[in-house]
Amino acid sequence: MNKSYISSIHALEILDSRGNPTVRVFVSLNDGTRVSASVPSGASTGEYEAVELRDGDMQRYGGKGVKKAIYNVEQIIAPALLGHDAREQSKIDRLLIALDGTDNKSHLGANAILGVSMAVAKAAAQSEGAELFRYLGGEDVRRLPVPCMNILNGGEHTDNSVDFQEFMAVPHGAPTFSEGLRYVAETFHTLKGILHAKGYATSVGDEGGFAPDLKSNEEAMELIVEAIEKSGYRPGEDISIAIDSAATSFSTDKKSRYDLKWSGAGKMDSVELIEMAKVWVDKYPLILWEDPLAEEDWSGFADFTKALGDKIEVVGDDIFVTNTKFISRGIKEHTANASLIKLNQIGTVTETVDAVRLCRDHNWRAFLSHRSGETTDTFLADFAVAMDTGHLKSGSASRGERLAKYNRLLEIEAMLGDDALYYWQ
Ligand code: 2PG
Ligand code: MG
Repeated sequence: MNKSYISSIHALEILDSRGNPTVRVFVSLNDGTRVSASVPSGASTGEYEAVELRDGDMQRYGGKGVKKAIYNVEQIIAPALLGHDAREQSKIDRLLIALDGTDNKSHLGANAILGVSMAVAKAAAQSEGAELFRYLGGEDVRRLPVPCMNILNGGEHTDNSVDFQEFMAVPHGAPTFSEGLRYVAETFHTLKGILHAKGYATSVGDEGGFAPDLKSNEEAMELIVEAIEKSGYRPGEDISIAIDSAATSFSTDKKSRYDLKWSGAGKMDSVELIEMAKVWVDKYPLILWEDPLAEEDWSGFADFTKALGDKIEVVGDDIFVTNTKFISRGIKEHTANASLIKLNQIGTVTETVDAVRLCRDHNWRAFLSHRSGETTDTFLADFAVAMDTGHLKSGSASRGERLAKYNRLLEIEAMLGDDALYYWQ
């Protein structure tokens, strides 16, 4: 009998970094391999994301329990997968998709399906005696991603007065991953001092970045530039800034009308947001802008890309939801020049790899991402190296679930030694 046969699959309801239930899946193989994988969960979710199955039982966790997903793993998925070779990832993922039978994984739940898909990949890697990044990416992969560190949080990830969800420090000018991580971790600490001196709160948001009540969105840019300089780095050369507006979260029609409600800046349309972005791109060391417009604002996105796509990376998150159907449309319509990539937006490892490939085949960049609700699972770190995407975001230099991924990348860098590469493009 083949040594990589799946011999058992179990699941457990655990808690994520926001204290909400999520799924952990345990997979065993007949050679004694035993692994687990845990599924993250978003807050600013796209309408067309694969469905996260929640129980809706208001007696437990306000309806957010995942007992149904656990049941689906153990009673429906496990019987169908036992005896299969864990190395046949795409075949197993196809089987999971067929078992679910819906377009958006709403029957079994993307949380149930992804947990199994990731655990199967980990089990196969362990059984082969391979590091996960090598198992998924091949013997040649050796590039570490630039860590886009979300040092200032706003939007739905906080209760503060900043509309844009994420302001990231991007150490693309560092010589190595570990140096890059140091650059932005130091900037994070410097920013804390600056905020403190100005009388702002230094408590953190869901992704570990500071969440002060600033006077305006633009003040975030000024403070970060100050923090970069005060840390001894050159804005735009050593460290640039990336923004995730998560604009769907402050759009009133998800299309072209926006209300910058948290800062009180008021109503704007797509054209005004694009004009504002043009000014910022001229004024600040911006390198990447994610979801500058809402998920249904395809024409606004295309206008944004036309105006700024040759200067910065324009990333679609809620609009593409890691789905090749939407990314293909985006490529045809010049909607952006990059896609965010989140495993749980689409629900299987294979489909996520397909989304990255589609981007690469069309000269788009793929920006790998965690979720705002995370666990200490480090799958994402290995996946980023395996996919050779050149950049990832995993939150700030605080909160263990964020650091777990960065720390795993440090381990991978050490393993690669002199072979490790680090560059932005
Ligand atoms: C995003 C993500 C991750 P969430 O919008 O890119 O930073 O947030 O997981 O809440 O969707
Ligand atoms: Mg986003």
